[in-house]
Amino acid sequence: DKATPCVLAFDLGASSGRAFVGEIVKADGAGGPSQLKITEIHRFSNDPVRIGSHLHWDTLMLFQEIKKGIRKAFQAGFRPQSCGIDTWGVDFGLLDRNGELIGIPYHYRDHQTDGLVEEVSAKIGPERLFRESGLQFMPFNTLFQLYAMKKATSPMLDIADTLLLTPDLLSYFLTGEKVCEFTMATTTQLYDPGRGAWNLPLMKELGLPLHILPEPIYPGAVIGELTEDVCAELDVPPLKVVAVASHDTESAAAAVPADSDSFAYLVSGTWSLLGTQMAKPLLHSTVMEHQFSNEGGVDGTYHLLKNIMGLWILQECKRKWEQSGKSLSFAQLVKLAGEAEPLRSFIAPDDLRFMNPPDMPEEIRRYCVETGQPVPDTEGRIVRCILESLALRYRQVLEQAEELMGAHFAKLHMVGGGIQNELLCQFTANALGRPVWAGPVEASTIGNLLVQFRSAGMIRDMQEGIALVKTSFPLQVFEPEENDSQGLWATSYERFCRL
Ligand code: LFR
Repeated sequence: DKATPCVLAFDLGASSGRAFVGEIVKADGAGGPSQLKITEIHRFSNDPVRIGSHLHWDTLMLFQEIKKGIRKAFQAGFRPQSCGIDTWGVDFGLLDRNGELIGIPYHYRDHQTDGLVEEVSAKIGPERLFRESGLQFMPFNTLFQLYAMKKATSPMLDIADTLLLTPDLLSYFLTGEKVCEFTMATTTQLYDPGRGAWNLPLMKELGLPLHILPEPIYPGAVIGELTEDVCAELDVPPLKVVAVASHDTESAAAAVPADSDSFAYLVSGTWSLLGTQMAKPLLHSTVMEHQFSNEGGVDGTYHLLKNIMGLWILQECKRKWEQSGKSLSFAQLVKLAGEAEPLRSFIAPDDLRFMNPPDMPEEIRRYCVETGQPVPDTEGRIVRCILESLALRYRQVLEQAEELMGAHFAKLHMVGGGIQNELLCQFTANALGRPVWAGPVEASTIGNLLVQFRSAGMIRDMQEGIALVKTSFPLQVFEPEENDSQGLWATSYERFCRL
């Protein structure tokens, strides 16, 4: 029954965006257990735009697609109680004093921030920078983007009145309300989790404007309602816009079907985020040395996690091959990889050279030449090299996380679109020598929905939400294929660590 209570989630990733309606239904008529049902309403691709030397998001297109999603949900007969948006981290738009968008938001892979981690670290001191942000030094963090604009004496900074991170910017276009959602705030490197406040002293030292950041609000808060203009344009009734865990990674983490509060997870998509949940941030120097992040989650939790380059490397190879006239689907590529010889050559996925090179397959070959390994010379060999290297990297990062947490995790939960790549899940189980529990695929969407359900009073708390996830989305378990420490994966791991 489409008139049953439901909510609408927008989950925007770096390569595509989607809208899902979520409902809580009774499995077998009235008597059965409750289940979470998700219905895809709208899907669109998210293609960055290069203008001159800069790479931008097509922000207006994204807003347009969100409006389409809202209209389609109503047209399909759904009556959502609210909608909520989650996206990738760090990126933002600036508003002038009249509330108009200034310029075109930059894409986090824009090269304007190249070299700035080193420059800002030298100025501020890496220990302080880490202690006061708890964040891995990623060149694209909001701090470095603003600093790049400052160095370029961007007039946009001079007239900026408000900075809105991507989900907040899109919510602002819908509602006219300017907010900063907490989980996104913690991706900026401008938020000090120790003090629980924006790091204004640091911003001052870097010459950044101090008045542009709204005070954080928390997942579950109502941002506002669709403006009359939006309602009229879409011909829809008033609709609430709720702040979810608007950082996609944290929405995904909030949907992991774990058995206890202590679990390890990997959100697999364009990026791979490997992490674990904690009650408070971990800010000591070993965390900095291993370059982990403390990112804010739902209900004041923190997540110790690390950005790993992820399936981006594969996406870029696919794009490059397409350009040269060889169009292969992901399924075909994975099949070829499955047929290639195992554990032949590896890359270090997090080497910054793989962040945005002009020719990814060539970059991989060059890396193998430089490190004296057999050069992967076919699509199958390259894809195999990528997937095996990611899996080995996951082991390395999981072991570091365990060292930092003083914990041991018997299994790894994998969620997100990347788990549709079953070879990657199997390789991960093999590399870890531990089972991988894969699912759900749409974790970010589901985490987004759960926060809205709670806000609408459709569930009591997140635990009830997780229980729904467990009954509604079957998991696929991948067991390691070898069980001895002398196995090929174990010896390959040693080789990988020496790279
Ligand atoms: C994943 C993600 C990561 C963030 C990266 C860039 O989609 O949100 O958590 O570090 O994108 O913003």
